[in-house]
Amino acid sequence: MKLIGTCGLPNAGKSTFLKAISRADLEIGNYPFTTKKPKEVIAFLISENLQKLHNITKTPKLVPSYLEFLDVPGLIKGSHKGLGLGNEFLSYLRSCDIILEIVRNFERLDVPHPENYVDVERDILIIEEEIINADKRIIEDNIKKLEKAKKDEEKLVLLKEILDKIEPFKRFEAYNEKLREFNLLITKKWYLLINGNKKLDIQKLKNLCFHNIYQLDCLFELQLEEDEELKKEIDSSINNFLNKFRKDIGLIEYLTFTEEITQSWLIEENSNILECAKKIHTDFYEKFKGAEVINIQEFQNFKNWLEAKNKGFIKQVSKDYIVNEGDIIKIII
Ligand SMILES: Nc1nc2c(ncn2[C@@H]2O[C@H](COP(=O)(O)OP(=O)(O)OP(=O)(O)O)[C@@H](O)[C@H]2O)c(=O)[nH]1
Ligand SMILES: [Mg+2]
Repeated sequence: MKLIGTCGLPNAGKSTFLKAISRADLEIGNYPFTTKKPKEVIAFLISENLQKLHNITKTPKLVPSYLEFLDVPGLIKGSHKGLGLGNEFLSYLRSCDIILEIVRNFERLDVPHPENYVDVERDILIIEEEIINADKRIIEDNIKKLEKAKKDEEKLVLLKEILDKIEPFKRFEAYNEKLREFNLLITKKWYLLINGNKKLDIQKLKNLCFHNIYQLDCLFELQLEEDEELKKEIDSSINNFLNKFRKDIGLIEYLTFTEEITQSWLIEENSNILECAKKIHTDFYEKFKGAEVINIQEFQNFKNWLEAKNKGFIKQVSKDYIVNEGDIIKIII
């Protein structure tokens, strides 16, 4: 499963965001470095397709899919040189596959800003410079090591290429596979979450390095999550955000059901059904003989599996079948 790391200045609202999406027990404070240690949290997604399937199966249990996030301590100017929580913070981020940068866009006198006032563009640039400088150091160190050891010529060439082209907001995702062991932040996929609803022209943030930009008022969303009465009156934006975000990071949803459980799963786009089987149970992977598949868009026209099957709508597929968004699968072993 892809791990998503949150990254931003202290007091940007990272823990507030994660608490709103997960209800996890995270510490939130109006002082910098409230979060001192990284903590993994899980955010469940209720999807329309899962609900559609459950309307048909009516099983006693409904199990949603989830995304895994890492709450990472705040980063400040000079972190790459060890200031604040420094390099330790950066190493937590390196363990993540995807980075969600969170930037503060709310005014609050009781919440100090590490740079004194709110300025989204400036904050994004501060983070960017830290990231670039930290990666630069890793690249330079490893170039020296590889030159000395006289090995891994290909990696050496790639590292030199990056060093030559490195600049703010330039990403090197195509190098991610080959340079995986160095865990460079600039080879990862970056997304931006603007926290708060102060007026802002997001147009000028679009050509930076983010695959997508989202806007949420995280404190409001958290208050909504914690107030059952209010939640009945106002729609939360969290579920929409999570569903959009998981699609943006290249995950598709497939579904399964038994007599007891209707369940949603996430997997990377273009995965085959054998990989889906492995996620469900290793037995399904090892003893895989084939699978039956129907998409929820078709299945919603039937009362049950048998009816769909008798009318010839269930496909028999082999291990190479590439799973689509909304496929309901039954593995045969
Ligand atoms: N008005 C407003 N306040 C917010 C919002 N999000 C967070 N806050 C407040 O900002 C303060 C900092 O929030 P945290 O979630 O602890 O920030 P953080 O980014 O995790 O900070 P560190 O752990 O110190 O890096 C808290 O007092 C929150 O209540 C928001 O969207 N609007
Ligand atoms: Mg925090």
